[in-house]
Amino acid sequence: MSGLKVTSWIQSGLRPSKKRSVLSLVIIGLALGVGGIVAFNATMHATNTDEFCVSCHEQKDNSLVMLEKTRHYGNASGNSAGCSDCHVPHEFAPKMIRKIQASREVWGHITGIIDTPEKYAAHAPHMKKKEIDRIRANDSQECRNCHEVEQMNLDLQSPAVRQFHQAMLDNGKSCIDCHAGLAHNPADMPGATVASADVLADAHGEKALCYTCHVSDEGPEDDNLSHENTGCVSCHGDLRAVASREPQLEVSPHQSHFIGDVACTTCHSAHIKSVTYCDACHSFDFNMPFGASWTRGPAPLIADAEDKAAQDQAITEAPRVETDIVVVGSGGAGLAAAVSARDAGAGVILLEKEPVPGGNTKLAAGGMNAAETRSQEKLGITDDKQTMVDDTMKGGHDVNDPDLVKVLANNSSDSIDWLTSMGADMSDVGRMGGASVNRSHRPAGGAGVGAHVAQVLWDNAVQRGTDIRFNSRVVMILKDPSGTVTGVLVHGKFTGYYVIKADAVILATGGFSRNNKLVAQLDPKLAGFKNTNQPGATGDGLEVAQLAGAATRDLEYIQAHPTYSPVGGVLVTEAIRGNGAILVNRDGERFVNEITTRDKAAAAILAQAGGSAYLIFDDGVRKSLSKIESFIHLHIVNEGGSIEILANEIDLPAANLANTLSAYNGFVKAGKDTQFQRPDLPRELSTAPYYAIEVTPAVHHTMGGVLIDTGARVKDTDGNTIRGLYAAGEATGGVHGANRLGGNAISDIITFGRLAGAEAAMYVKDN
Ligand code: FAD
Ligand code: MEZ
Repeated sequence: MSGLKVTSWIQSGLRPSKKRSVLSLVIIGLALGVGGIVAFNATMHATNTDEFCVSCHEQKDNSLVMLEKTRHYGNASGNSAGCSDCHVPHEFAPKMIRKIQASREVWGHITGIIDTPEKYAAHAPHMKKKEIDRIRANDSQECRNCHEVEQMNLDLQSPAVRQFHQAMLDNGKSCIDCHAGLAHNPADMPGATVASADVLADAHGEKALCYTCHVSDEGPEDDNLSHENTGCVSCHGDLRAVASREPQLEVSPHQSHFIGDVACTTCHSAHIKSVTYCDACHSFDFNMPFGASWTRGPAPLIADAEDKAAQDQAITEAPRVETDIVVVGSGGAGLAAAVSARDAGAGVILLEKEPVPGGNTKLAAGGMNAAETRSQEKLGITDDKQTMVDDTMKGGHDVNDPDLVKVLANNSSDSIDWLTSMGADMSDVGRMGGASVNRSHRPAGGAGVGAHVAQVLWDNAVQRGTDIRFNSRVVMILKDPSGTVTGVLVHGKFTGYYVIKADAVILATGGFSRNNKLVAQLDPKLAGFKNTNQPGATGDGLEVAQLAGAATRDLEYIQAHPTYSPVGGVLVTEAIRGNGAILVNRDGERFVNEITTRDKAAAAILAQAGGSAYLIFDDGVRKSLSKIESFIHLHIVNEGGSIEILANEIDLPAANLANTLSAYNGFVKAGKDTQFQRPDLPRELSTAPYYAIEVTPAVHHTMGGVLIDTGARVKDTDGNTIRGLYAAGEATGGVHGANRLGGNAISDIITFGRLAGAEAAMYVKDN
């Protein structure tokens, strides 16, 4: 019987009490298997000196098969623990088994770092309940007997992690301060699985030395904090691993519409208490773990004189790096541009000022418009590109550039195919306001389109070797005296200002809905409005372009999305209305065609008492659109088993609401809404439970931006092309005119993003 079998017995979870015969065999096997100790002799072992043990068991090289390497790890490595610390010589084999048995009781209480049978086996001798207090009182000296940092054997092999642990010990922290595995009650020592803000900021920061996290005490080496994050992940696992350990939380901050590999340091810094990046958008009425909110306004491109001097200095220095194309912004337009430029053979550096990728794109909910697609055909929807052009021009009040609209519509089904060829699912098709037919594409079941599309683009950009840099804000486009673009000036959050030399630059910096100062300057009635956007949507890309001489258009057209939840601080997707929900006011009455264009729907809501309305739907609508689950998860949906119960819950006159629904269901049956001429009546609202979400308009999309032509080339104020400068997505103007149709932005960023990438790559090749 070998030590291996002892371990597999532990692993198998057999209960020794029920398996006495197996146990007997194990004991006999142990006795028989002990190398040269065939005649097991209690008297001999009773001598009880470690020297004596070692004379037979050769612990230093673990030569005895019975002696599991892990269990004797500390001793074998020359630490101070002696054989007799664990082994009772008089009853060698039986006592060992009993020790393991006793420790198994404790196993149920263990979480955190000791999470595999092997590690359990390694700790077994120390894990008896009665020993825990002694270990704690001993300031973890006993842990350190085995786990001298230089010889850590807990899969924590990276130098950074070892340094970190060494510094923690040097600063008076003990093992059990962080590792739940040794704590009696995991609830009062959450340790490595779910750490509180205090543990993160305090234990990792104040008590550690710079080099425990950073390459040197100079601080981070790059703006992605690659080294620092490798350290976090090697102890805690990546985002997905951490998320998988927190199902007990009401809302897991690690499971969201994050795309890509969101760095731990986005929320957790050792220098300040952790903040929840999500709180930058959401306003939950329950406590998010880590509490403190992320608040940040638009920052000026040049903060002060010192900053200006640092910029000037960086420009005079040699470029830190060179590439063919710099893409600015990691939303859908930027990622699509990066993928298509890489496919055309260009080298690409993609810069993102935020610590997370995806921009507003990752938030997009309802769908991506496209005409004449395979998905439409499969669902029997008849559509054509010209109708998409007509709808878009009409929705934009004919302010749009018709040539750009043609590019949008004519390439829309190709864009869907392009995404599908890279792994996207765009098989569900729904209706958005202002569209003549169902043409808004999204994943099966009605899941949010943006996080999915952004993840697919992210994966493909990474696979193609794109150099992606976070916390890297482009503050200037550099040009030579002839006006040709030569690169960008970047402000790396941790590495300071530096120049990237590039032959072409693609601006994909998104819109500026988050910048209420600028929004209010351009449209004063939107002053003080909430918005639906991510924190980086401040419009500094626009400013950068203007500084480089770019012309702009349509900046005054700013869209309010009609249905934003003031409770959750999130956009409530138009797709719910598209799938059948109605809007009612505080009298429980409809007041608008729910799928009219956004400007009209938003104005109608603002005209109601209280400036808000209720979105009302039934379980049929809920089942038709899986995106609704995320709103339920965020606690912004009221639910009632009947219309009356729902009405009472949200304080609406129940009889009115019942009458409204009954009249609406009549219109659905008749196929005609004689009250508000809603053109699409997908389903009756008659399946309990019923749901309501309070909604009010919020700033959502900025239609104006940089002036481009049909090749995504940026024009200057004299109408000339700025050589080497391209732009795509919400940073540009002209595609949507005075009012964007729901679903047209994702279509815009994919089509113009990939166009910009291909055009820029061609320009680089030709020059
Ligand atoms: P973004 O995705 O916003 O990306 C721009 C990126 O550039 C950002 O990450 C930003 O931080 C970065 N950046 C900015 N300045 C700099 C700088 N100086 N240096 C470096 N980086 C910089 N549209 C639809 O068609 N269908 C929908 O269902 C839909 N739902 C939406 C839901 C929500 C909640 C929101 C907010 C928008 C929605 N939209 C939808 C609109 C659509 O998502 C956006 O218009 C579109 O995603 C913009 O893509 P983009 O790539 O141009 O910009
Ligand atoms: O295009 C949009 O902005 C959109 C469809 C948003 C939404 O309501 O889901």
